[in-house]
Amino acid sequence: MTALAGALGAGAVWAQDNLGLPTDKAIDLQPAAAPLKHDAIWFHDIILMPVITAIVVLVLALLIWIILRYNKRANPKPATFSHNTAIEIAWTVVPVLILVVIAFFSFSLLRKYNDMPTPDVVVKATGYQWYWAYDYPELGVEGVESRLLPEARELETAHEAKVPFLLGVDNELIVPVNRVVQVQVTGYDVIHAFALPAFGLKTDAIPGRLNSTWFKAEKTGVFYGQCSELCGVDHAYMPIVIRVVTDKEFDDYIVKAGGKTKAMIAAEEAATAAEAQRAAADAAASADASTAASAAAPAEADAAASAAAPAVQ
Ligand SMILES: [Cu+2]
Repeated sequence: MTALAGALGAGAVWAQDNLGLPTDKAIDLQPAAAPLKHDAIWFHDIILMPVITAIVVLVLALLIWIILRYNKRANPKPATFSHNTAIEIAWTVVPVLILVVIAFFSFSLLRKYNDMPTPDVVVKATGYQWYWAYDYPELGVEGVESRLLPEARELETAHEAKVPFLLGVDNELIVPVNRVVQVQVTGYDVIHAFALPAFGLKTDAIPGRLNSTWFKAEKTGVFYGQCSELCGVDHAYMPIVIRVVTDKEFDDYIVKAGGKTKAMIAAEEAATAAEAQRAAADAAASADASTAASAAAPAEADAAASAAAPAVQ
C-alpha cells in the first residue's frame, strides 16, 4: 500500500514537473508557458481559426446549395452564361482583403519574435548529428552535451524507466524562471532546428550562421521539444529538454558546472575596478612626490608621470 502510494506520489510529482510533455489524444496546441506562445495561440485561436471556419462553412453551404438547387431534376433547363464580372471581382477582392488582415496580425507576431527584450541569460545551442550542446558564453559554462537517454529510445524501456519516450535526455538545458533567455542557435554539421512548443520556439540551426530567438519561462518545470529539421538517420533521437528553475537553483547549477554567476562576475569586476583605482591613486601620489623633487631631476618626474598615466586611464 505504502509502495503504491509512493509510486502514485512520484507519478504526480513527475506529471506536475513535466508540463511541456505532449498529451495523449490531445488535438489543441500545447499550453503556453512563455509570452511568445501566448501571442501565437491568440493568433491561431482568434484570427486563423475563425477565418478558416468561416471559409469552410461558406464553401460547404455553397456546395450543398448548388447540389440541391441546380441538379438535373430541380433545374432541368440550365443557364448558358459563362461570365459574371461582379462575382469575379468579388471573389478576387475578398480573399485579398482576408489575406491582408491575416498578414497584419502575422507580421506583428513576427515583430514580437524579432524584438527581443534585453536578455538576462544568453545560451548558445549547437545542433550536432545527433545531439545538442549548450554553452553559457557569459557565465563560462561550455559544452554541456545533451543526448537522448538509451532507455528513452524504445517505448517499453521508457515506460519501465519512467522517462518520456523519445524525449528524456541526460543533461537538460537549465534556465531561470521569469528571466529573458536569449538562445543563440547554430549547427555544427548540417541544418537542425531548435524547437520547443510550450515556449513557441522554432529556429533553424544553420552551420556558419548564428540565429537568435528568445523566451521568458513563466513557471518552473520541465519542457520538451525536438529537432525540427530533418538532419539524418537519428533526427528523431535528438530531443530538446529545458528545465526551468529558480534563480538560486540556476546559480547553484552554474557554479557546479564550473562557471561564474552574474553576481560573482559583478563582484570580481568591482574588485578589479577598486584595485585599478588604488593603483592609480598610488601612482598619482608617487608622481606628486617626484614633482616635488623635480627641481633637482625633471627627467625623472616626467618618467614617473608617464608611468602613472596608463594606470589612471
Ligand atoms: Cu534533426
